[in-house]
Amino acid sequence: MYIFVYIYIKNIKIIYSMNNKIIKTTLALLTAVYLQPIFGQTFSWVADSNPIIKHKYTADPATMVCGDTLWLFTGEDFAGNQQNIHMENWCVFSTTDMRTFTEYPVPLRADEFKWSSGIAYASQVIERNGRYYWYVSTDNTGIGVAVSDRPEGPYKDAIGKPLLTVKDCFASKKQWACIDPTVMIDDDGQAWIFWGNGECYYAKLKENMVEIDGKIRQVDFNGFVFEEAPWIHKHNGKYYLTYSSGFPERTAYAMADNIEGPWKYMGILNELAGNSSSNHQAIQEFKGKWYFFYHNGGLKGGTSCSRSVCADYLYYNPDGSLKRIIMTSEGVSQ
Ligand code: FUB
Repeated sequence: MYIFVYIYIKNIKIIYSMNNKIIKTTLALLTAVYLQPIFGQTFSWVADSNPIIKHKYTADPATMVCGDTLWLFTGEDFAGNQQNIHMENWCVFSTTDMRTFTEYPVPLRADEFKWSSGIAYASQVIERNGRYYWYVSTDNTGIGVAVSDRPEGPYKDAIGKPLLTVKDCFASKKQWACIDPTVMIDDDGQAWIFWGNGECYYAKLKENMVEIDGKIRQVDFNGFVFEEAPWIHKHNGKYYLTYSSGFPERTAYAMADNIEGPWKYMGILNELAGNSSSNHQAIQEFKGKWYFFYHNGGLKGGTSCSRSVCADYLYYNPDGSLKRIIMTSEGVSQ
């Protein structure tokens, strides 16, 4: 409490010597950086440009729409000159207009998964029967699932053990092959999970969302290069599998008439993300528009290990193929 009072007084002194716009921005940042972690309240801001989150480093976006709200889930990168990606928690944000965003107190930390390495790699949340299931990767200890009754959490480990481990990645040699889960519930109610690094796997999920149903299979990419970050979505009856390809990573995509393939390689969707060797996307329809979320190293102090989430528009061609993403500084809020 002493430290907090000291910071408070020090900041008030700084604020008094500034003009109005700077005061507002400074107050917002101070709220986000100091008050939110201490008191756990929400924090809102207008995201008027890319990156959309500027008060912390965020990576690996995943999205979900519930009613009139878009929920955005990310990992939280450390600031500074990190040599490796190191994340220990995930974050949650909401928006109803893609302009004003609200952040909620940290809803899930990697150490919630007692069996894990404590590393917070890419993840995705999905709703079923009024509950929210958060599929997470933990670098080399597997994929876990946490559950909550509210999108903003808090979330609890749903099964107390990994849902998938590297042993399930039967064609892989890398210890970190079991990462980057993406989940979708198809129109017939069947839930599917895809994941992987180097090789891409998929399986059915049971109705309870916390058990694999049947055999694990491998996506046949017909010779094209899958690195990681699969994301599955459906539009006008066609399935789209977007993923990171090569290294440094570009986002490529494939299309299919059936979720189990065969997949047709469709080319590059997004170029190298500025100042970041990884690239991780989420694709979401919201209020009649399609959005492409990704991360780059574009924030001040940003690097491949201190990344930032951005959003730009996604457009379809008349034949259902995707137009290449145009990454912008303005983003989608105007
Ligand atoms: O953020 C950690 C890892 O980097 C993710 O799991 C990958 O998709 C890449 O973004």
